[in-house]
Amino acid sequence: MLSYDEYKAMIENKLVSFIPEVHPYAATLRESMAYSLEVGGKRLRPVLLLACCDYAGGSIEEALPYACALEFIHTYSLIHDDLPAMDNDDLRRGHPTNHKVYGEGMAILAGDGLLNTACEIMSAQLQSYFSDHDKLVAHAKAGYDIIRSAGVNGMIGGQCADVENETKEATKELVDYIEANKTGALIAAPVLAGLHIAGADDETISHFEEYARKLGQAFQVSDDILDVEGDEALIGKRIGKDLEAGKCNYAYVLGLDEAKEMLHSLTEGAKAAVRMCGEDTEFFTQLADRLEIRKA
Ligand code: GRG
Repeated sequence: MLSYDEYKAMIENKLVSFIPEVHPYAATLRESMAYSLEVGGKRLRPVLLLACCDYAGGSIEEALPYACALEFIHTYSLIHDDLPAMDNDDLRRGHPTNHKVYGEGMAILAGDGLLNTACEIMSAQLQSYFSDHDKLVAHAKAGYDIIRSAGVNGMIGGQCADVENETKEATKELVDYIEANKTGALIAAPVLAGLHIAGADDETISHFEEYARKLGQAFQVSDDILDVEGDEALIGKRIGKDLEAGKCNYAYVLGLDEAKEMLHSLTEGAKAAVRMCGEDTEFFTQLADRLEIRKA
């Protein structure tokens, strides 16, 4: 297996090349899509996809389009989340948000363009496997994992509950729903998609599913903790927004100490789940440890 930074470099080398050429009248749209893709980010989701595919013996080259499509979807969600009608943020990934640079109308279109392009990238891949039934099935599953996780029973559903969150009673049940869907779904999807592309067996998939579910939840708990006590300069966006907006998150419903305990127990649970696949899983256990202590 490669290192996190090696997978990340592979993604960053290809990412923008997946934006289609456009008519000169649509040049600003293309530029605004590229702007948000290129301003940085950890690339956690696509790295997970490549690493899972690689771990299960699949081809990184075949997995790359799905990894990039997923980063397109994640980036669209950040652009739309930053809009005045949602979180109204001026800064993302340490740079002005898309609508601050290109205006609200163009930012909405950039998000739409990224989501649609992600679907185009994945359907184009399917066309390459029409004559290979097993690969066609594996790739269709991977595309479905990704697009379903971003949908109304995944990220968009979670975002819906989050938008209404300020007006609802703060309960752990509500936070569990929001965070499992708004954030967790898009972290679990690459794990499944990478394993499906590699044709992994059911037992491996089930241990990794448990790993991904716990890792996704841990990621969100750490995001909630960072929103209270993180460093804005390192995170690259304004902190304290949830509390200011009256939104409940884990740090709010549980308190910081209990949220930290939850983060630790989820991290240990994720590591235990993936270790069920064997001792060659350090990439994934180290990633869980790294996310537990992340500052950005
Ligand atoms: C607009 C449909 C729609 C959904 C938005 C992404 C999202 C859903 C909301 C963002 C709000 C937020 C801060 C959620 C916490 C988890 C999260 C998605 C953090 C950002 O992801 P990172 O830390 O970002 O992986 P980078 O910049 O590293 O890619």
